[in-house]
Amino acid sequence: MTILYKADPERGLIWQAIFAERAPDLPFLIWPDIGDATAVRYLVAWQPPDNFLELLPNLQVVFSVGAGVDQFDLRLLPSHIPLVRMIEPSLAEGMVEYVVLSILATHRNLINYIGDQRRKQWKPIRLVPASRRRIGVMGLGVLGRSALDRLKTFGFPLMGWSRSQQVIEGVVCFSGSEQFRDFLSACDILVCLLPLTSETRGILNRHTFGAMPRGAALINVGRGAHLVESDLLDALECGQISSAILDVLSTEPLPENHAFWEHPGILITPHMAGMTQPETAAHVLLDNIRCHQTGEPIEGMVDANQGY
Ligand code: NDP
Ligand code: OXD
Repeated sequence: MTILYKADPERGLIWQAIFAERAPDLPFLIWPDIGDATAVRYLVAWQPPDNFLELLPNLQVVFSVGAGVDQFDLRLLPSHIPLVRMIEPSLAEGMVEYVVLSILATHRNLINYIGDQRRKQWKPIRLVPASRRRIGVMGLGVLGRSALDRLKTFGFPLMGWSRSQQVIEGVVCFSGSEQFRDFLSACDILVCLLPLTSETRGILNRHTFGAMPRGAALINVGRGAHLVESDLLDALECGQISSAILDVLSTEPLPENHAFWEHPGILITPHMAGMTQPETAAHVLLDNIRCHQTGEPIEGMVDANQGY
């Protein structure tokens, strides 16, 4: 019974060492070494291999190395093979850092000051107190909640939006399409921490921007395909959106000739907001495999109907 890992090979060695120490009964192979393909029971992947269902005939569970699972085609996964997303503390902590960093950078106009420095301009912008800067988070899952929890310390009015109604102390929670516009109208800074599904693809579009207060800002840490890029450029051009921090892009790496690179209102980072850390994630994976072996519930099971 083996585990096949297909993601960053350097970090794979750390996963492998932890498994060798904690679970010598579970050989941990790193792609492209698949050993005896019929022995592979668990696939741990960022991008799954092509035709992996044929390649690994005795596969029992697929684990995503990341929190997102949009890289898997859920329609092709047979119902007896569950897909499990990554829930691990270091990934969440990295995301919290990034969201706090981006919100503070936006709140304190850092993108303007970077441009001013390049132009040798000394132009202080009047400070808006945190108590008057409303933050809205789309997606109140593991990562959205963690970010909101930390944001409470700054005194921003906090809003959240999810598919089902949630209750979070200190956060005004909205849900579903019926409450989407009410949520948006209260967001001076909007953070997207949604999973990419058929319902959320393209959700950051001209209608969404138009429903936000004029001059609001965007932070996208979900997936690039949440954003309609031309709508963002139009919204920046007319001032409906004042700035955007984008960690995820529809094409990664961002193509060399893309308009976002040079846009004065956009800050790009290379999909690094939260990263699964093998030192913590390997233990989560092993615990989940043990649960699977003993018939206990696995944490992070994806609902194929919802797509996340
Ligand atoms: P979760 O599954 O824990 O949470 C998803 C949240 O989104 C839930 O609150 C859910 O609502 C909500 N949601 C889903 N569909 C809809 C919808 N149609 N309308 C409204 N709300 C919806 O996910 P995580 O918090 O773990 O991760 C979120 C995403 O963050 C990942 O899928 C990935 O795309 C992205 N990510 C990005 C990283 C980066 O480095 N940039 C790193 C890690 C993740 P409900 O509560 O009702 O179920
Ligand atoms: C993830 C990511 O989904 O890093 O974990 O994007």
